[in-house]
Amino acid sequence: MAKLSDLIRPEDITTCDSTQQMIHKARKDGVELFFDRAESMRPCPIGNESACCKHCSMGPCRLNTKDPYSRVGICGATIDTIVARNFGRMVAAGTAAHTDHGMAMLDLFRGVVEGTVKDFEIKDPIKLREVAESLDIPTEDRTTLEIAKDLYKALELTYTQVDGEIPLVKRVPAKTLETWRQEGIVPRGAMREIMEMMHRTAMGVDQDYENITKQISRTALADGWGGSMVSTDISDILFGTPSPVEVEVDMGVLKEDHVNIIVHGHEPILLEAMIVSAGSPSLKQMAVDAGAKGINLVGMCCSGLDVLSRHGIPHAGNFSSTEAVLVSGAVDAMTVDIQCIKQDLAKVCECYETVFITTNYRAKIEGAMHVEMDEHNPLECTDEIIIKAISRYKHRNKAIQIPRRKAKGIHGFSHEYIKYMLGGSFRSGYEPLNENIINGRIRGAAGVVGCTNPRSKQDFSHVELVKELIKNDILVVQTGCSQMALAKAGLTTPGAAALAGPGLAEVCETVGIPPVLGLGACVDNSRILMILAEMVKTGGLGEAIADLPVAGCAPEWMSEKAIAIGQYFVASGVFTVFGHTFPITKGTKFEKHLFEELAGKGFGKWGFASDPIEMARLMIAHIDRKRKDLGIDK
Ligand code: XCC
Ligand code: SF4
Repeated sequence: MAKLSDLIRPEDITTCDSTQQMIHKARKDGVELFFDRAESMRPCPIGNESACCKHCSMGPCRLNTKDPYSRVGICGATIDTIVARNFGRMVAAGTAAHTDHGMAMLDLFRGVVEGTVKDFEIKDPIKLREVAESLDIPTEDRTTLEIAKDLYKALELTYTQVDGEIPLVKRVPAKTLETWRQEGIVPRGAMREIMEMMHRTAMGVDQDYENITKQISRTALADGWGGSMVSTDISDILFGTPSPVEVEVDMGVLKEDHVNIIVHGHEPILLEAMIVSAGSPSLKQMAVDAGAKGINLVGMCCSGLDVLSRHGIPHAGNFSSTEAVLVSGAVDAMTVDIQCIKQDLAKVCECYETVFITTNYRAKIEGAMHVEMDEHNPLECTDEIIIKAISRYKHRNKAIQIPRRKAKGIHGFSHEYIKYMLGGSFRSGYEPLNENIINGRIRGAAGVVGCTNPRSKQDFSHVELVKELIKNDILVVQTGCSQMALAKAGLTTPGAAALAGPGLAEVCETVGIPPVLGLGACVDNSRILMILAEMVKTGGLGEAIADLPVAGCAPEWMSEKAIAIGQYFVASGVFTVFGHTFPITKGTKFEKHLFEELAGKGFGKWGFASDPIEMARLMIAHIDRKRKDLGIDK
C-alpha cells in the first residue's frame, strides 16, 4: 500500500463520516481503496486538458496546453479539432451508456408486451396512457395491451430511426425545438447519431469545431430526450411511477444480524427481481436457519436510487463509498449489473470474503462470480444470489464494524408528482411553481446532479453548493450520486426548509416538502427536462427553456455520462456548471464556443468553477439575469 496515502487524513478525502470510518479501517486492514490510488496516480497534464489525439497511428500527437496554437498534429489537426473530437467521443460514449440501458428496458417491455416475459407486468397503466397520448397514439376504447404494442413500436424509433425526428421531441417547447431545427440538430435516432459522432471524429473527417459541436449536441439530445427519457418512462410503466416515500440512507442501514445484500449498478430490473426473491418464504426461512434475523436488501448508486424512489429500499451510499462499505465486513454479497462498477471491487470483496456477483452479459469482471440474469427467468439468478449470500453469512469469520450513521429523508419526486404538488397546470390549492417564481418567493430552480470523484473531497461540493442555493431561495432538484450526498447530510427532509431562504422556506412549509427534491437515478435527469418543458408550457416564464431562471450543476462529476448529460442540458437551453475539472484546453476557440457563443444561438452554455460557493454564485447570477430578462426581478 502506498505510503503517501497514509499521510492523507480520511477527513480530507471525504465528508461522509461512514466512509471516513471505513477508510481508517481499511488502512488498519492493509486494504487499498481507490482514494489511495487517486493520491499516487498523477493525471497526465496534457490528457487532463484533452490536448492529445490518438485517433490514428501517425500519432499519438500531443499539443502544448500552455500555448495551444503553437503546434498542430501530424495530420494538421488544430487544438480546437482535437479537443472538440475528444469531447464528442465522450458524449458519444455517455449517450451510448444511457441509450443502451434504455434499450434493455425496451427489450424488457417488448417481452412483457409479447408475453414472453412473465415475471414483470405493466404496473402503471395510467403512465402508459399518458406516454402514449404524448406521442399521439390513440388510447380511447383500447386495452392496455393494444396501446402498449403501439407504444413499443413508437419508442423503438428513438433508437433505430434513420431519418426524421425522434418521437419524444413532441415534448420539447416549440421555440426550443425551433432553435434545434434551425441548427439542424434534431436527433434522428440514437444509433445513427452515435455512429455519425464516431465517424465524424475519426482521422480526417470533420475538422471544424463548430460543425463538430452541432453533432455533439445532436448526439446528446438523443440521450436526454431519447434514450434516457425512454428508460425513465418504461421503468415507470413497468415498475410504477415513484411518489414520495421516506427512506433510510447511509451505511448504518446494514444490519449485523441480517444477511446483507448490496445491489449496485444501473438497470432497475436486477433490484426489482431481488425484491421478489428476498420476499420468498423459503429463502427467508433459509436465512433464519442460518442464524440470521432476515434478509436485508440495500441499494447503492443509481440502481439503489431507482428502487429507493419506488419501494423505499434503503440506500448505503454513492459511487465513492462502494468499496468502503465492503470494509465493514458486514456485506454478505454485492451484486452488480452495469456502469460505475469499479473493477477493484473484486479485490476488496476478496479481502472481506464478500461474494461478488456480476449478472449482466455486457459487464463481466475478472475474479467475480457470474450469475447471468435472463429476463425470462430473473428469479433463477436472484434466488441464487440470495443463497450464496446466506452461505457467506453462515460462515462469517471477519470482524464486523458497521458505521452507525443513518439519515431519514423523503425521496421519489417524479415530475408528475412535482406538477401535482406545486400546482402545475391542473391543480389549485397550492400556488403553482411558476407563480411562486414570478412573485419571487422562489428565485429560480437548479438541478444539482452527478457523480462523486476521489479527486474531489467526497460530497463536499454537492452539499455546500446546495446549501448555498437553497439559502438564496433556489429550489433544488437532484438525481444520481449527488442526491445521496444530500440525503446523507439530512437535507432531503421537510425540516431542511429551516436552511432555506424565507421565500423558499415558506413554500416548502406550505406544501410540506423538502427544499431539495430527489428525482432518482441519472437517467431520470429526463424528469428534469420534463419539469423544464412543463414550466415553459405553464406560461409566464418565457417561450423557450433558455428563457427560464434555472441552472444545472455536476460539481464532482467523473463519468463520460455526465458530459453527455451536461451537453443535453446546454443544448436544451440550460446554463450548466461543472466542477473540479473540465476536459478541454483553456484559451481555445472551442472553449469560447461552449462557454459563451452557444448562448447566443438560443442554447444554454457551459460554466466551470472549482469552489462550490463560486458555482452557486455563477448559477445565481445566471438566474438573476434571466429574471431580469423576464421582467420579474423586483
Ligand atoms: Fe455513476 Fe449512476 Fe455518476 Fe453515480 S452519478 S457515479 S454516473 S452512479 Ni449517475
Ligand atoms: Fe495525430 Fe491527426 Fe492522427 Fe490525431 S488524427 S493522432 S492529430 S495525426
